[in-house]
Amino acid sequence: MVKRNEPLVTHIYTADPSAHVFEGKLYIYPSHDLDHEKESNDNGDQYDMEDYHVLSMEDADAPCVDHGEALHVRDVPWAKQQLWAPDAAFKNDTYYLFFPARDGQDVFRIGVATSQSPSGPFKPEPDYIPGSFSIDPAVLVDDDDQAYMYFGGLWGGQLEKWQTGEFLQDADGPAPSEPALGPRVARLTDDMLTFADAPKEILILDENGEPLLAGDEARRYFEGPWVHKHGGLYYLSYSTGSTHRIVYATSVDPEGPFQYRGVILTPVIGWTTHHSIVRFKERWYLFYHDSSLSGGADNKRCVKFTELLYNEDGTIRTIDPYDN
Ligand code: FUB
Repeated sequence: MVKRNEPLVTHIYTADPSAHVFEGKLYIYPSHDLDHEKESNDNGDQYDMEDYHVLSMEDADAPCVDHGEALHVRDVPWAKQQLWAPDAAFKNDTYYLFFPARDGQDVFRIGVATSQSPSGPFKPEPDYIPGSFSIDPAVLVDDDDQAYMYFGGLWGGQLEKWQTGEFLQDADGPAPSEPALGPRVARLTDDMLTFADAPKEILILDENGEPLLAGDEARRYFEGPWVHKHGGLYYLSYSTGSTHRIVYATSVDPEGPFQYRGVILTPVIGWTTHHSIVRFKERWYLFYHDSSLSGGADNKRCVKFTELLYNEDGTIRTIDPYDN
């Protein structure tokens, strides 16, 4: 087990790590938390990030390199503020950075920027992806080269406001006894710049084949989706938000339905928890964040990683981030 529970970098605050193997190295695409004081609220106003830095590591025990600013909100024509959790993908000999931000109407949308290098700088498209909304894009390029974007987050991420397909400012989430809201999935067009079809809601089922309920806060979807493949199954993992866990569900179909399977990561220091899972040199790793570097400030987080292990039956062993 290498580098467990240590911040990857300490000269800046980082969060929401999306890890990929590009050009034989580990590349990490985190949010860049700013060292400023903001009022904390359920709207997420304290997460007032302005740019992205790309990190990389030659190996799991090598130093982590900060490649500097890869994209700034001032260079994104449609975006007003709050660059939240990004992801990256490689296709068409091009690196794509997918990122959420609030537009001029304060509505979260998802944009894309491109580069010839995994470390950027990235050039943003002039407008957000048509039909995109909410936060936390995660892109899987499947073995047949079809790319899927998974996205969506409750509360500050505004997913509740899109239940009718239109943005309704005052919409609340479902009652506790009703099915929970699921993340959305959309196939991307071959050029990776638009949705091939309208986003669909992903169903997450319990052990009886019933949808998880909105009141089931220990298991229901909140934000931060990530999909990886292992043993012929698609693993959808996500944050439960108010109960601060990373959990997972599996399916034979990238668009679901998924069945709930268990807990990957127990709560970390700080309110948010956000992760990614990547295979690198025959081992699996969980990248995550906590607020330990700032002594617990919710909006000043640090990215860490640890090895992730499967059981024989394909279930994932639960990780306690402070069990060294
Ligand atoms: O970093 C801002 C937001 O906090 C992310 O988009 C969420 O997933 C949560 O980590």
